[in-house]
Amino acid sequence: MIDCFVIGHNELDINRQKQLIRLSYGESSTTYKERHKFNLAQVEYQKKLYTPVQFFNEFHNEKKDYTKSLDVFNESFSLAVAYLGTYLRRKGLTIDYINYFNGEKEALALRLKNNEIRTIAITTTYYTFPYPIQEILKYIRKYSKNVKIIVGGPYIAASVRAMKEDEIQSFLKSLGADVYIYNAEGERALYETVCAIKNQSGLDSIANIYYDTGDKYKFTSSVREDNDLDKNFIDWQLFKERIGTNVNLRTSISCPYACSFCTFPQYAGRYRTTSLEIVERELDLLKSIPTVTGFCIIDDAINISADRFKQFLRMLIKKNYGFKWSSFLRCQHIDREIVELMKESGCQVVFCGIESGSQRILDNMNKNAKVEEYKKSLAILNEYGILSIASIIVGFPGETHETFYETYNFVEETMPTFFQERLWAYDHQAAIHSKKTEYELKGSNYDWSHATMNSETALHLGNKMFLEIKNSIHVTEYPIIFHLLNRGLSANEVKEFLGNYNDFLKRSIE
Ligand code: B12
Ligand code: SF4
Repeated sequence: MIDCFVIGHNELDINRQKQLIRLSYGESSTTYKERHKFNLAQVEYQKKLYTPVQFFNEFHNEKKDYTKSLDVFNESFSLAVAYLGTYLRRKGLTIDYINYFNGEKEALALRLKNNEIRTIAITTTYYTFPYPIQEILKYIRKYSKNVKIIVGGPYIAASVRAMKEDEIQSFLKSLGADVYIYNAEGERALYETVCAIKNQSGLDSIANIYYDTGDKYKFTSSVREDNDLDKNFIDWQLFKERIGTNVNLRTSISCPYACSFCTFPQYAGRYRTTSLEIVERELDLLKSIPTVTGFCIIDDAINISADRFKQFLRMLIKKNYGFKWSSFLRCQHIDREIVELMKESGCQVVFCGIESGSQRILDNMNKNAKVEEYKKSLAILNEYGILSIASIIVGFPGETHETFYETYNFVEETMPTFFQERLWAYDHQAAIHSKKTEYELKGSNYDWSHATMNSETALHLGNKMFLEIKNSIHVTEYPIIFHLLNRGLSANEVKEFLGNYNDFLKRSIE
């Protein structure tokens, strides 16, 4: 009997996503236009939508004679599955998992038919609507009415946090699970819940859960988990049979900065780092798995402390792992020495949260960055051939046509290899909301206006960047870059592919 079966991501079909967003927000909303024009870009060909990945598989894969279809979620192992699975195993429970629901759900059905599973934990890392979770629950219930279903993770935390009590009840009911874990982490709550179900004891004493009492979901109590990162490292050996080529790696939680558009640190808790000895131990474990060739560090920024970052890079070089790696980077805080070490240690591509090329907007964002520092850093990355992805936000409070063109010209001048422009999303939980009166903020999400711009205009300006920028290649789903490189495409081939995709997309919308 498996005590807990952990389920990774369920990616909804792109056409279904489009339909659901149209139903929820309406076709004329900026949300619909933002999500379905360039930023979650798909090209329409013969009445079918293609994401860059699907486009690669359909029109490039065969030509280049790659055997396996590319799929971003299938190819990088889910960290939520790895952390939860390791935690439960260390505490003596039995586990199984599927990393990617879409591709592996038959294995779950088989186990359910044989009545081999006691509880199921559903992760919700990337969801912004309930449908993928409901789809998983429906699937499970088709094969078992009795198995206990536990749902937790970012989607549950973010949704419950934003709701009033009566809304929470109907939300939890509409998903239909037995227990919900309401916490930024949740390993301990999951372990205790599985044990209680196994031992048929009550759930009342377990912190951070909502459980089904028949007529309503009862909340127990709220306690911060703050799991010790050094004790809670991943035992990659547990997953070695199905791990694939690329893994995500975490070396810290949260972020010490306070950008005014971002809510991440507020909910992820205090900034904590894993010791480098433990990171090294995880890398040693990964090195012993022959399929693994690369990793992507998902910390908000790996270089928050320059000293720790240098020690990390020197460790990679000394151990000579040979992994290709990528990460998010605060690129204003790098210098030539660091870039040399990054190159030598196998760094291929970095994602830089540039946000804007206007100092005024960076200051409004409380970004703690100087345009001049960005310029120097991007030049060094280019010089050493480390690919960069510059992420840009268009329309932040204070944005005018003038500040927008500062950003536009910044991208043309600094030539990051790739860029991604996103419409600012007005999140009422973010710090900027406290300046609502000063900036005359109205609306929410992607449908907003402020004193100097509205979301329609910002969307139009963002599109302009996509259509006109010459010195940097637009990218919508940046993980495709890591995966194509990991498949052995050269940097030039990746650039060529994305350039072709963009040309196709431009033609289809002109
Ligand atoms: C890498 C990443 C991506 C990559 C993923 C590619 C890949 N395969 O690796 C890409 C770029 C594709 C991506 C896309 C998106 N992402 Co993203 N992404 C991340 C990032 C940086 C890391 C995710 C991760 O691995 N975290 C580490 C793991 C260990 O954390 P975790 O999954 O939260 O799990 C922990 C707990 O939450 C808990 N837990 C999770 N599930 C469960 C379940 C149970 C039962 C229990 C008990 C506990 C539990 O256990 C884990 C250990 O503590 C996070 C930010 C972050 N640092 O987490 C954003 C993040 C997950 N992304 C987010 C968003 C919004 C998106 C997009 C919707 C953005 C967009 N508008 O397009 C898309 C969605 C894509 C899709 N198709 O659905 C949000 C999610 C918010 C939410 N769900 O409410 C996050 C948190 C960023 C943020 N600041 O808001 N993303
Ligand atoms: S945008 Fe990045 S650096 Fe800024 S607060 Fe959010 S997580 Fe931290």
